[in-house]
Amino acid sequence: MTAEKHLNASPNPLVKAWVEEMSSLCEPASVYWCDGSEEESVRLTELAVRTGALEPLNQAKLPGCYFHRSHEDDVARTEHLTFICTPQKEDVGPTNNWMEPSEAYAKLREIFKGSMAGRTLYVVPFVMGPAGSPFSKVGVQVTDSVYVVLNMRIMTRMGNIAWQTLGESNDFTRCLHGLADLDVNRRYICHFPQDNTIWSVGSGYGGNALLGKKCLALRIASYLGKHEGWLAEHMLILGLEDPAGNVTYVAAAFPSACGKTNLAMLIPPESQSRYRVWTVGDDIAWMRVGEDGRLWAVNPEAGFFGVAPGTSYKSNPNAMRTIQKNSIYTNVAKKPDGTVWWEGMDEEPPAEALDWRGKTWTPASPSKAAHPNARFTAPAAQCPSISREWQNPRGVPISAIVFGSRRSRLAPLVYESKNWQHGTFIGSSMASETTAAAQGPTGVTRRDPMAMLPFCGYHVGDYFQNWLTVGKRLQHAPKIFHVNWFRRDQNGDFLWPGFGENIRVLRWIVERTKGAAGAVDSTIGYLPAPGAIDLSGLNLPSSAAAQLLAVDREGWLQEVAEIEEFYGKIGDRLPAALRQELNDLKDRLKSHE
Ligand code: OXD
Ligand code: MN
Repeated sequence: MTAEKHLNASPNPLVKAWVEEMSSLCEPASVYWCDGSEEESVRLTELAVRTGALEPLNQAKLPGCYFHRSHEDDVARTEHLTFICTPQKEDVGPTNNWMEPSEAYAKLREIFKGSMAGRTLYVVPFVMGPAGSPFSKVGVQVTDSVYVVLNMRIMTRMGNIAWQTLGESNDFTRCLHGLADLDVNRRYICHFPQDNTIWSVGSGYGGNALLGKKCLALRIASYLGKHEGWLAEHMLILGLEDPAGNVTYVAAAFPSACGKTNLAMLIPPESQSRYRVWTVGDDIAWMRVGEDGRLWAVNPEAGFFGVAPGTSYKSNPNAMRTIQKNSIYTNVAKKPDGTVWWEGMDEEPPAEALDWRGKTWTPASPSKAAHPNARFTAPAAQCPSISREWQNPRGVPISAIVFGSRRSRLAPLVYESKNWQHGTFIGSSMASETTAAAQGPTGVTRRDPMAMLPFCGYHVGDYFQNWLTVGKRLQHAPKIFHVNWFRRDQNGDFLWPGFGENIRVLRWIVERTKGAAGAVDSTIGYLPAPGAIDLSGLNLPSSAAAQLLAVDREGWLQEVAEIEEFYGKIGDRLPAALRQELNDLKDRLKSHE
């Protein structure tokens, strides 16, 4: 593979020196500095098609769209191969894998050594966050994957803008990525927070390889946030517009593949059409205390890397409209007419297609046509519901924070915390059933604090403390809620219709932030008062409504025991205030016998 050297290299000598060092380690045949231009994108896409990294889709029906099929065992994040590398093991806490930095560098250096022979090393400068925003951070990723370059171009503000933002500064995240031989036994995703450095080898999968996303914008950024007094969170950001035209901003954390993209792009059903949802972001929020004492948030990304299966004109019309052009589809099924299909799409399954592995598939095939974690990568600017404010350098003011989990039992449809500290406790103790976004079994309930279990780049006890500390600086703290769209009945059927109907819950949340809408106090927090959530026209059986908002005392006592066990693992870095919240919850449950 050849690519001409590019002359528009960074003037920053620190970047140049680092790229030279990485290049002499990986020994590529050539080095290419990306400028982010349109012309470059066309050229690199052509190159990707020539080398087989991308296949063009039907350009009449899906203009500018391409298809990528990944290595069969490289289809999801690999949490067991993801490490935080700090000198002291105790600094990564019980929720992270640890490696000593010099050992990690040595181990990965062996794998990177000469691994780009005959290949091109691309230098990908990028900014996370809107141009000119005090929130924004610069990263430079070197990679030998043109697929990664083209995805980074969609997901970040990529190119010369990063050099302009960086100037002569040393303040950039050094991101080294290589495919090497894609051997899962030689796959490592290592973060060196003290060095502002990420080394990832052996995977081309988004969450492992687009280093601006999970690695920088969550793991490294959460560490920076702790030191600089802000929050980097696994949260969507949306604005809910009421019939009078007022927009209230909500940030909501859900674990991977639990509907963040759907909620961020929600279209209300006919009966609720006087309300509107505007999308600011679908996966990550960086939040700071503003001079006005409110919490302000930006979406550091520029695109969506969404889960394809289940996405349809019924479940998420805005996502479907977003991905009709200039998008990359990974591990979906390909139809004979060069368009794409996945399970849960509106249309009937095709009579025949190529499955995500490239094998002939028919509806009679025993396996799925698309991988359950098949993805689309699409520019945020193409989203019909994109907020006018999504690139505002100041961010948007957040009135409500929502923690959401996927739990078939126990957690009610929605409840509100009593205050910031209690809300932090609720986020810290949440649990959710695992999904296909990470390698490993699905449907297993695990503690996933703030939906950050795989993404918190330092000790989770210190992370909880950072939440409490930030909360103390807020004069107008957002109210904190918990939601669960995924409750099931005894037959395993969902109790709540979800999707567009979630607007009803969002409305209650937003009205609560304004001191309106009724609530009743309970042992776990404030529940909607009877009739406070508009259920008109839903035909929800009254037993379902009751179950959705019930507090099962026995179940919660069991939950308390499980939280105690989780908190026990955190040890003495668990903030005393959260232990107190847990004890108070236990006392309340016991005294309601
Ligand atoms: C993602 C994830 O890709 O959370 O956003 O896995
Ligand atoms: Mn995510």
